[in-house]
Amino acid sequence: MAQKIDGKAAAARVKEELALQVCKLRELGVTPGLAVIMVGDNPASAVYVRNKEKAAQQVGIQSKMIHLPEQTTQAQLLALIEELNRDAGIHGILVQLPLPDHFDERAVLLAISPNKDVDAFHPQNVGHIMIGDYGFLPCTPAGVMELIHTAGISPRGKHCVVVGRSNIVGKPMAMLLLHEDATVTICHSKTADLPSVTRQADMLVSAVGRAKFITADMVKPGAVVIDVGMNRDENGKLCGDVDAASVEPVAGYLTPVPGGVGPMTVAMLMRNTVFSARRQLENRN
Ligand code: L34
Repeated sequence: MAQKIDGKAAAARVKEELALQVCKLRELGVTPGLAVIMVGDNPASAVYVRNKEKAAQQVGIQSKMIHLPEQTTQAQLLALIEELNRDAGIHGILVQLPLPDHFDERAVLLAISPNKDVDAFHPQNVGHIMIGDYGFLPCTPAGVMELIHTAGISPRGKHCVVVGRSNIVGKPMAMLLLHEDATVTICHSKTADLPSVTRQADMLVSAVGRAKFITADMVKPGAVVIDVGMNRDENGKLCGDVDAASVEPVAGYLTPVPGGVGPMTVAMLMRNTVFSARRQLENRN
């Protein structure tokens, strides 16, 4: 039976540690500030943004939640980002994705100052990650790394199979694993005979976005299975990519949804924001 890796507990520990660091920063006269922009009314995004706001409160980060109407124009959003780029009290800027269809997402992400890019989505920060020169870390992949570390798991020498090749999760995930000496395979929708590949994984990371996508026959006995999916099942219940009922008896470790990678994503955002505030302070001195 797979051991559950508790993301909620691990995230709570990270936030406690960050709260202490924020106390010290405040003594030095700096309160970390995070701006989160959400455009439109995607209900899932609203939940995630609320969780970010709650976490910021717990850590002592000043959060500024900006909710814009669906019909906001690209120019209006870019003007807001410019304003936040100049605001010395804001150390992190995040535009919650997905944006409504009429936005040019790439241009929006490019407009965020790389120094405030707490998602690490700006090409400059993506480049830093690629060469292992870590500043801001992409929140979800960094959360996965933190989770496996808390469970005492090292990727070194392991065959890690990442399913999904998005810029947000799959690609940066593969890089972080590679930098910790894993042998990495990235799979995607065109991969031939996916189960034959995933069955070779000592560690399987699924970031696909389809409920019950990963079934027991795709998992090597004893494997570490990390579920990055955030889906709704046929009853509207929150679930990941992994068919937990069938995979649990086979896997060695499994992260739950909810309470796995999600809370870690939020905790890593807090870590990036505190990092940004500290870096700004150091550059000023
Ligand atoms: N810009 N857009 C930007 N940055 C991000 O890092 C994200 N992501 C993804 C979607 N869009 C983004 C998030 O914040 C996914 N994501 C995210 C954040 C929080 C949670 C899940 C995904 C989360 O809190 N999950 C809870 C349950 C939430 C619920 O009840 O619906 C959990 O326990 O997994």
